[in-house]
Amino acid sequence: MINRRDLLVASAAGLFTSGLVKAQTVMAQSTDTHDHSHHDHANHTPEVPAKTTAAAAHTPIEKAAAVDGYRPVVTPNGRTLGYRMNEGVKEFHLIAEEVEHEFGPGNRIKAWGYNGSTPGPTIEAVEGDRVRIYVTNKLPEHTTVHWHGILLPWGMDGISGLTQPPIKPGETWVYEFTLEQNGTYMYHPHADEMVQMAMGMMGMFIIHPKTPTEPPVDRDYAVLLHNWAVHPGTYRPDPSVMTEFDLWTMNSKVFPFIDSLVAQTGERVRIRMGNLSMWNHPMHLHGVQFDVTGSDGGRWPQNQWRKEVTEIVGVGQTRDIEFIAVPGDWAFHCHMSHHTMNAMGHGIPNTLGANQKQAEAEIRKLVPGYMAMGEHGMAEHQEHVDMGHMPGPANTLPMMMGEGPYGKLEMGGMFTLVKVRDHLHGDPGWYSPPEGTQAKPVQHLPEGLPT
Ligand SMILES: [Cu+2]
Repeated sequence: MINRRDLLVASAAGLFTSGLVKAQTVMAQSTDTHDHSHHDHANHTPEVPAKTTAAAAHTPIEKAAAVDGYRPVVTPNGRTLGYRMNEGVKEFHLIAEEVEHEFGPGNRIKAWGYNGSTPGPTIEAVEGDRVRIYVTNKLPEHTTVHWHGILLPWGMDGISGLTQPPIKPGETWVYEFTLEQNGTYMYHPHADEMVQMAMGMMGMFIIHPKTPTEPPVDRDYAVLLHNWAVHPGTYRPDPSVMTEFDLWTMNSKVFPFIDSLVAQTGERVRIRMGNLSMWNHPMHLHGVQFDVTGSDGGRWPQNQWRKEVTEIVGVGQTRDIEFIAVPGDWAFHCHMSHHTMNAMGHGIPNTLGANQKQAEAEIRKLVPGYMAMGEHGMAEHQEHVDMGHMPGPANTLPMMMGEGPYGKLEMGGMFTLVKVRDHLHGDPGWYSPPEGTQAKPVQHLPEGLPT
């Protein structure tokens, strides 16, 4: 990432390590993304004023109608895989292949996934079902599919070299087993795993209980957490990265391009989360104490539910949370603050607390728009990016994006909104709080307050 301009800056400033220069190169962002995020979002609706942008512009996800005694899950930004019945067996077809993927307008990559997407479509079935899953390999290398957490005969476990030879390019294999449990599961390759998972190969596998459990849920969402090393300006994930990821995603999208999860006041909402990334994610929901109600162990007995506001979804784990929806536009995000950012630099010398004005002015002569951290907040950085003052690498999203009714959100990555309204009609837009229920500035500080 270090180019001649950076080296000039480094020598001119005479103060900074190449680490900082590199970081700043990454932090400076493409002007191109601005326009897309404001005007081209697929779900943009004309009712939303131009000023309130992407995060507000989500068409509400339709409530799934109950079928066969269960209410299907909704996979935000994704879909559920279709099946056909063949003499009592549910038949599915997964196609492992390269896919064009967009984290958000302005950042497209060549990923690997299933049936045209990463994550692959959600597989959904009912406890007791016999499933037959055909897997066609259209990748340039061999693969398998492992059914993560699902109880099945050893030979159906999908471990290349252990339970089967790998599925070679061009081959189709078939897996068949009976679902003996219910809960939230996942699928992913167990062949060249490091590469194939880094490229986006994964999906959710939801098994509903044969006998519906109480209380019923009105909305059931499935969210798969992942991380990506897509270095700024590049188009292919880097599978060798262990810790320094650039993008943190829910269903392979970043805020503000992750669909909002909508609900009506008083509805019981379940969010099923799976994690096939390389980090644990403390997932935090505002506005309610949710119950942690299940996992790959199924929906737990109610006396095992526990109240939380943050639940860690460990690598390889799934967690279900449930809550009764209360009105608002509630933040739902990972609490690792770097996981609510898009591509950024690391190894930046910590200059917080130092007066950086002089250095900033010097560097600005060579890098227009250079900004020191900790002096302006990230929103000002975002404004400069939006105005095109901070050009950066192509095919790279700004570090933080999204605009709310009161300004920039200073968020990216693994962040979305749970939008709850008393009545849902079309796009919920932004929440208007009842009179007297919102923080406000004061003109005169009351005297005598203890400090
Ligand atoms: Cu996280």
